[in-house]
Amino acid sequence: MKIVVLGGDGFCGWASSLRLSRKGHEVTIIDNLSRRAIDKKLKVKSLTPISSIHERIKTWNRINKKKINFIKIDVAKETKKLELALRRIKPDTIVHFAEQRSAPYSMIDLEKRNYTISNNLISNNNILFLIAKLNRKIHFIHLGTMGVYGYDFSKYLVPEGYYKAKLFIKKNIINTKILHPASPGSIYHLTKAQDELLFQFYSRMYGLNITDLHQGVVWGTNTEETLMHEKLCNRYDYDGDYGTVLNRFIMQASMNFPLTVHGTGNQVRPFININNTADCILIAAKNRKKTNKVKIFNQLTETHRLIDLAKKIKQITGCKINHQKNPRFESENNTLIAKPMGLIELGLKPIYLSDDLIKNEIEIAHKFYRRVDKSKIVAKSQWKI
Ligand code: NAD
Ligand code: USQ
Repeated sequence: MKIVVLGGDGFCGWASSLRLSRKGHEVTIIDNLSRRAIDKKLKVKSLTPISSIHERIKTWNRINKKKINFIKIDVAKETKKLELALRRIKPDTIVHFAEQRSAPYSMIDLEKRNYTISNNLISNNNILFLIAKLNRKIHFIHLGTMGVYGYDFSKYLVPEGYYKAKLFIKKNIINTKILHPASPGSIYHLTKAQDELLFQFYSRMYGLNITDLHQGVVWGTNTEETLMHEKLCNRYDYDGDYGTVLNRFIMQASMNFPLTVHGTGNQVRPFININNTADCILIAAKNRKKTNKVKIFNQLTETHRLIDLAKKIKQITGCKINHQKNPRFESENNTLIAKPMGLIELGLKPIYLSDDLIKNEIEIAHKFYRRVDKSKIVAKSQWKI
């Protein structure tokens, strides 16, 4: 298959691009390298040293039969360039990772809120419009988030996107199917909920073939493919804006920094390992059969209470746990009942968090702990205005 990976220079996109390429697909990465630019502005670096996109691609193409191409395009702004690229490549599938993906970053100030909204929504509208214009058979796979469901009221198993519903209108009852009510917890998560409406619109109006993967928090660093050469190493975000909780705890433990638990730590969140992210993209790409509505899969493998994760890591490393005043507005004692369903049916083999995997990740983090800027560890972005 010819596959365009938007945002293929990022954490999930790089690992997934290599997996798709290794499995024989013709991959073109499109990325505007905005994450690397944001790192510079925030004065942070990936914990792991990452090569430039050109070095990455050169290295992969040297050691693999299938070559990856790279084109620098801003998907939200350079519509003409994107159209020309899509006309030339004629992809069967477009996988879309190219969004501003940090909740804390999206809450820093009004400028970052607006950037997140415009970058994420306009990029989706551009791609969907171009697919409708150029070739409606293209399978569009979008990386969404479990966070669209919110974490306030999950007493029952979270469905994959839709609820069967009865609408009570005066004395009439209408049996229908509706999108799970959105309850986003940040401007970033809000854009993912708004993406869902764009997908419903383009699917209904133009019959587009859309899969939305509602992914949980991704942890881990490398995959079989990124381990093939040091220049293929994946990024590892540890800072207070882009670092996600489990990788942050692991990095903190590796250098004996007390684990930064927000509030009580009784928050429950969905998790998935980066290797399983790449697996899911491959599975979604293979299953391009069109249905008459947007396909939604919950892309997680397990859920954990944060304090349990912190205690597990403490048990392994002897590190300290530091409960910090929560910089976010969020429930600190939620329930979350969620599991992967459709993706398991399609063959996903879950990788579960184990002591051995944690130890392995701690080793990786420890190798690079000298690269850490301690002043960037604690999350500073506040939800309060
Ligand atoms: P990332 O920031 O590492 O990668 C995103 C990539 O997209 C970057 O390389 C960036 O330069 C590029 N990009 C952003 N805007 C662009 C634009 N307008 N044009 C072209 N390129 C652009 O993020 P990630 O962790 O790899 O996340 C990828 C996707 O997966 C995001 O949509 C995110 O919401 C989703 N997701 C991530 C996680 C996670 O834990 N990392 C969890 C759930 C969902
Ligand atoms: N948290 C801590 N300590 C930390 C960092 C975070 O206790 O040092 C807490 C947060 O307060 C929150 C939870 O951990 O309760 C998760 O935070 P996170 O930063 O790991 O994840 P989140 O902000 O939800 O965002 C990440 C990705 C995003 C993706 C989302 C999936 O950055 O792109 O969409 O995970 S989900 O959580 O399902 O919404």
